[in-house]
Amino acid sequence: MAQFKNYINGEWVDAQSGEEFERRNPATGELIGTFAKSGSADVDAAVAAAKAAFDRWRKTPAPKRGEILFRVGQMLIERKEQLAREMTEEMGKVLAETRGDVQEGIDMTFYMAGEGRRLWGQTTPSELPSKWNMSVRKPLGVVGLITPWNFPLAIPTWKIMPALICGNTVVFKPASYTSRSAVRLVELFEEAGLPPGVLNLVLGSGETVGNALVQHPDVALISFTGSNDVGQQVAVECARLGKRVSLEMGGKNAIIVMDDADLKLALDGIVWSAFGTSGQRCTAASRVIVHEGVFRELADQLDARVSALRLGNGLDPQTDVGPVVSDSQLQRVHRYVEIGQQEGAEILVGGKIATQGELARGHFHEPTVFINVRPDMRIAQEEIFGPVTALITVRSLEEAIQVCNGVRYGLSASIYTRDINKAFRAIEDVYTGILYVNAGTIGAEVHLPFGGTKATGNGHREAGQAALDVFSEWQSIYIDYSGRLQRAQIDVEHL
Ligand code: UN1
Repeated sequence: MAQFKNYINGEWVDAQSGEEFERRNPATGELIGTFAKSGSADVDAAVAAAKAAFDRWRKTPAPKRGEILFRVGQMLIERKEQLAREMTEEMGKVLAETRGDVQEGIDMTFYMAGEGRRLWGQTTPSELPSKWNMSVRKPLGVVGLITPWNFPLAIPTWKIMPALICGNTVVFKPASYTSRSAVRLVELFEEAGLPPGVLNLVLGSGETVGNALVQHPDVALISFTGSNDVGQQVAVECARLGKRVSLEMGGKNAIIVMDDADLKLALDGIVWSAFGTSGQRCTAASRVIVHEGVFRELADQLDARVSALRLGNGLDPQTDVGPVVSDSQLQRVHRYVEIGQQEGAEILVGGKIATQGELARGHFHEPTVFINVRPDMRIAQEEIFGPVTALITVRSLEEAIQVCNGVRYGLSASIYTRDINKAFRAIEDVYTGILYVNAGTIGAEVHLPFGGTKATGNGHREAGQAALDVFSEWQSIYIDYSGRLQRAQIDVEHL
């Protein structure tokens, strides 16, 4: 039986308690392995190792730090297929998507590796003569990274790569469901020659490991991706402890379909964005806001398209939609389907937990579309994080934008239209961190800022240059080579 351990100070070690937990394949129920069930003592050891390694790592020139990342990126390319297969076994999404997950990790790794030779600051003129001003990035110290299960490799790279390139040392706490993928990623760093203590892995639950990391006085920053409920608690604790925090939380993303849209294109985008990863993306299209002029045609075609989706094991090339990650997630998703019906919405297609044949062994929910949905219903307001989407009918672009913005989240949105004026109106008035025109709500690329407005986050962005701002702070440097006292704001000669 495969046993997976923590990685602390360059050693693979059991939890200090000796306890373990199991993970099973969500499609088949087969055992994946056993994993270190860590507690706060393990977090203490990992933070101590990261703290001890910080000075040497921050003084390692950034281009050299980048070389290690390049090596990891190369290994990710070589092992893409194996990593993808293991990830499908571990959390269920189909192979094409787990390959995409690894690819996103490769992209982020190379992007941040290249930052080792940039990490630009600024030089500016001084208001005084014989004086030179500039700003440089400084690492924060030990950072705590808490990641979800829906992107077991990509999201860890979004955090680990910018953290390391900026010179921080890391304690990484992955979602317990996807601990094996986390171990695989950390193994690559070991092989690439990352010095001991720079990246530490602590496996276990959010309640114990995540909480201990958040509470630890030597952790300078928490970067968290996960649910709003947990993120709010993390934010409160970090505020209390005076700790930095970067949060990436829920979404209630909408696709707007106008009556002049290319409907075939819109349907492709809806099916992909609502049911890809079984709807378990923070960017998933869980609302479709459709102009009344094309509602019937869109609904009929969507019914046909969704009915044809095949549920199954993600390793089977015939499968379109895999299981959801766990039984508790399955029950949660299904509860929302029941809530939708109680609220008076109508199921166009799907609606059931799937138990035919082999599906009974896993956690499968039928891809589900609701119609007759009012924008204030819970299924149109709350994040479901499963294969369920809600069609809402509107009469105008203004109403569509109002409904789109009328939720507490603001991650991603999309509009399908052939009218450039409508597209730009949406760009101006839709208040989300990410907006697509004539494409679905998913598929963000690693070199643009990723994140959202309102309850989705706390103002920070991941990915792109924005990630560097999370994992570093500015030092402004003034170099006076006049050889005399020059008093800023006082000794200024006006022309
Ligand atoms: C997430 O679901 O938390 O844009 C991340 C996308 C992916 C990332 C999703 N590139 O859907």
